[in-house]
Amino acid sequence: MPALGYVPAATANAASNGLWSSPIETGLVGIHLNVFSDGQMMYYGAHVENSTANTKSFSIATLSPGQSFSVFPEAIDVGSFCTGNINLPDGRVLLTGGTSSFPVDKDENDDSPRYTGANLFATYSKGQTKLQKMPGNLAFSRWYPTNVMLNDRRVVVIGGLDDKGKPVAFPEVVNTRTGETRVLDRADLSAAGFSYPRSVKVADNKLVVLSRNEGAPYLLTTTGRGTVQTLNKEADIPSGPMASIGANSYLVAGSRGNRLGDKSTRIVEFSESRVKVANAANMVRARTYHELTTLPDGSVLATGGTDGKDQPSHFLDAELWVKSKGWKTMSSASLRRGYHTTAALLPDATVITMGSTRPTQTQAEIFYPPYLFNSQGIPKTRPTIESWGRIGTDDRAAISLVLKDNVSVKSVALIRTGAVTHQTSMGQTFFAANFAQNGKNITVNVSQNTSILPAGVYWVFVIDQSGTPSIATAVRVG
Ligand SMILES: [Cu+2]
Repeated sequence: MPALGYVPAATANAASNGLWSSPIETGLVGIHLNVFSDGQMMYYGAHVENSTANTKSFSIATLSPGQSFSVFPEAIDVGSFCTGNINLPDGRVLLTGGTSSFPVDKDENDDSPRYTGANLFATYSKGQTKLQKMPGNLAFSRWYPTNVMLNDRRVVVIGGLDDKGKPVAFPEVVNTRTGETRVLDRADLSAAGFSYPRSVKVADNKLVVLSRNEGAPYLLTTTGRGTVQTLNKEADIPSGPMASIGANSYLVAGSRGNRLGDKSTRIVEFSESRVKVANAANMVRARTYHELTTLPDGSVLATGGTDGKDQPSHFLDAELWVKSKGWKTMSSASLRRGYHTTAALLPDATVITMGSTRPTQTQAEIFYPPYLFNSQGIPKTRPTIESWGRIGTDDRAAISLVLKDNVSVKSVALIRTGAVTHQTSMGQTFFAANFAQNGKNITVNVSQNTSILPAGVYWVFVIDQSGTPSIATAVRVG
């Protein structure tokens, strides 16, 4: 794949519609995609030869900017479909759950459970060729779980189907260093549905979990044995994927999963007392199975998806949402990406897409957003971060950046490195930082609020007055 920072020269309309790369072979279907601070990716999902997914198989693959892919088979008895994946503050990826059985050609009269979960509890560290199993197991097998950061060593795992194919009612809190788990057996979340429940941390030990249907949001407390309470029932939230656009604020657009496409767009603000929903202008296309990715300037890219009909139309054109302008059609990719598609930001402010409707697509594509081009389609000069440091010893201390040139800075964003699957971006956080500029020196304030800025590895992007982002520098927030 192209090296970090590479931008192709383009035609004039790249400045308005962006540009797609040609397909890039990645060796494996990227149904789960995790990006490390330097842009290296670890992904997994299925081999082409196992596209029926009947066989338990788990291979992981890695790809770095400027290099080619590597594939590593795993000797574990778990199907690699449909785990929960999240990036941890220490740089590891945490994998939870997965597939135990997924019979494709099942006899109609066979009433044994069709899909069942696995209890994989493992991590992956950059540079390794295999997963590291945690000392313990998950308390429940989980097929399609969501992982949410609680603090720098604890993650809550929510939802999924168990080893009998039944929805798991109770979340569990896992310790990512010791492997211990604690079941929240007073927090029955069955009403939220099993499939990657959309969940947002709103305060210490408190999360809002949205139900799969357009039902009430729930407040989950993760201390002790847990509690669940219903929040404002009237909140009208579309079923679609969410993109972080500010402090506990998300753009929700379109449908998610096995539904007809939808154009509905809302801005949803989460708090522990209520969920506030504001209407926003519709998407251009009525999409489902698409991915939303937040860009460094706070805009949101929608890629792929279908109309959700029996004979689905796949959408090759992307759309870009800008708060002041709404959605606008972008240029078209060349590959179809429906169900089992992923998309993630890279530290050079481009977006990579992987996966497909059927798990056979091993080629990725990169989208170069309009902010990288001038009106002639020539790549713009970008602001450059030459060095950085912390003002103090605390890992939430302010950050000092030194720019290469004295360019006027419009905004500074912290974006958590991405871990995505099934229209779900776990741990995603966009934080528009307060900053002060003195010539080439920028001082960036870091929030002390672990709900607005959860522990993690973040990319710091500097955006100049013309909207062009730098290549990011990576910092750890504890
Ligand atoms: Cu799936």
